[in-house]
Amino acid sequence: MSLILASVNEGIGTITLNHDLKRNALSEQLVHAIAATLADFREAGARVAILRAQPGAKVWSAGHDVAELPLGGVDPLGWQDPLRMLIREVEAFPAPVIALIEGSVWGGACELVFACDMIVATPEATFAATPAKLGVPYNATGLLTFLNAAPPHIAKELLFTSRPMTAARLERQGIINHVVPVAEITAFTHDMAQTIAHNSPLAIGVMKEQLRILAAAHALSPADFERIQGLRRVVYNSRDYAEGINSFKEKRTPVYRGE
Ligand code: KGA
Repeated sequence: MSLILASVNEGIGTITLNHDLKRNALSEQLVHAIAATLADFREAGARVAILRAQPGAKVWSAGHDVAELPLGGVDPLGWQDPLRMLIREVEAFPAPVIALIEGSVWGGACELVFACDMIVATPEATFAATPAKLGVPYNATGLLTFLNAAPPHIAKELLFTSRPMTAARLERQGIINHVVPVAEITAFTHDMAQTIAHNSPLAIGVMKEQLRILAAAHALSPADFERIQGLRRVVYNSRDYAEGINSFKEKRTPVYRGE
């Protein structure tokens, strides 16, 4: 069975995550399938893309495939990591990407949704940022995605508690564009996509790229960047990082010692 389903109609490309068996975890294979489809959408001249799960999904995506998070002193979120690649693909896609969210969103999938250009969610949708639950040292561009989408105190609550937040709360914070009942969400999102598809694709594509560049325009000295990497290295070399990953695989609660 395909990990994703894809279609293009009247300039609107739709990608449906279709791997409920693993709760749409963002494995390397799934990420490559999305990236290839986005490339097809470009080729087909799609003017907007919708990223969604199957109607009725309980889990929109369980985030990074934990089985693919490396142990043994390797940066788990380096440049070539599938999640990092996927975020870059969404940001570089020359037309808006709308996240249509039904179900729960976890970890790196939360970042993926925040990296989309607009977010429409059902009232039942929830969002949890879980690196602290797993002991993962999140990377700098990933944290910037959170900071560009959420006010700092909300970003910190998400990241420090790992607890799911409701769509209603994120809508109040301006993080989600619209909360729409499940029966109406597909039509609502298509209507939004159609409006975008009738506007100038050149103007939109150039604004999207400008906004991306402006939002990432934080000067960082080489020394500060190396300090961030050094701090993260302490975490992924730690006993606690291995405990986080191993406890997930063994389906038990992790015991963290801060070392
Ligand atoms: N990676 C790999 N496999 C996963 C997975 C993941 N993120 N999430 C679920 N699975 C597998 C799970 O091991 C099981 O496989 C199957 O999907 C169904 O899951 O059948 P198997 O071989 O045992 P489960 O748990 O039985 O389904 P559920 O009871 O419906 O619960 C769904 C949720 C989503 C609540 C549960 O699976 C869960 O808590 N998953 C992990 C969510 C999470 O913490 N994700 C963050 C991943 O890390 C991440 O994105 C990063 C990089 N981060 O946070 O820093």
